[in-house]
Amino acid sequence: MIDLSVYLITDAAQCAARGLVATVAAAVRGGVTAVQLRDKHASDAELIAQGRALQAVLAGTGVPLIINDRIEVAKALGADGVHVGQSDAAAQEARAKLGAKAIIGLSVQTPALAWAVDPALVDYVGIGPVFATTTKRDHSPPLGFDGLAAVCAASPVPAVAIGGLQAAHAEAVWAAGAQGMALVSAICAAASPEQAAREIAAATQIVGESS
Ligand code: TZP
Ligand code: MG
Repeated sequence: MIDLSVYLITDAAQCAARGLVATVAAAVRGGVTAVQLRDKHASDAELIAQGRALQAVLAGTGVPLIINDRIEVAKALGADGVHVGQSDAAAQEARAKLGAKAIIGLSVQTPALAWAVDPALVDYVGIGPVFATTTKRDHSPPLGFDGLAAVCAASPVPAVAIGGLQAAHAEAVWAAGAQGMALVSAICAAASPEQAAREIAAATQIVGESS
């Protein structure tokens, strides 16, 4: 099963200062447990090139590479999995094209959507945003921790929380029933992505052990 505890999601603009690959490499040294390559604007060819570079960084670390939305890119790369949104290609298509071993993640924003998740198709859900965030435009209304807990309770599969999260939120995220935190700016835009990842990993380990 995928370790969702410190789930880095990349953002091209926020990683630009150091470069995508160097940012991810630093974050992996700091202890992220999963990496999602997310770029809504890159072409398939650009994403495949970036994905190959990230696979080289992740080789031998046990940290999986998940591709956001682009099932064909995930397939071309032989990536560990794909994360799809409610408005993206269905989890069913991802499972059919990537096979039984692929990690399939699905975004859900409400208990009803979580309730509808088929565990045969979906390995984990991403729930958010917990807080408003400038990283994602036009996100749905923030859930807060009570809303997060309600969606987690309805999900038949493990959940990772997303949206405005930082190390200090680990305890509340786990208390709400999630198994991890997905983060963009807290790592990509940090003065030191390695140090930021290390602090988040330490915070999640403490709450993970006591829950
Ligand atoms: N989906 C919901 S919120 C979000 C995505 C991709 C962005 C989260 O970014 P940040 O910087 O961790 O708030
Ligand atoms: Mg999407």
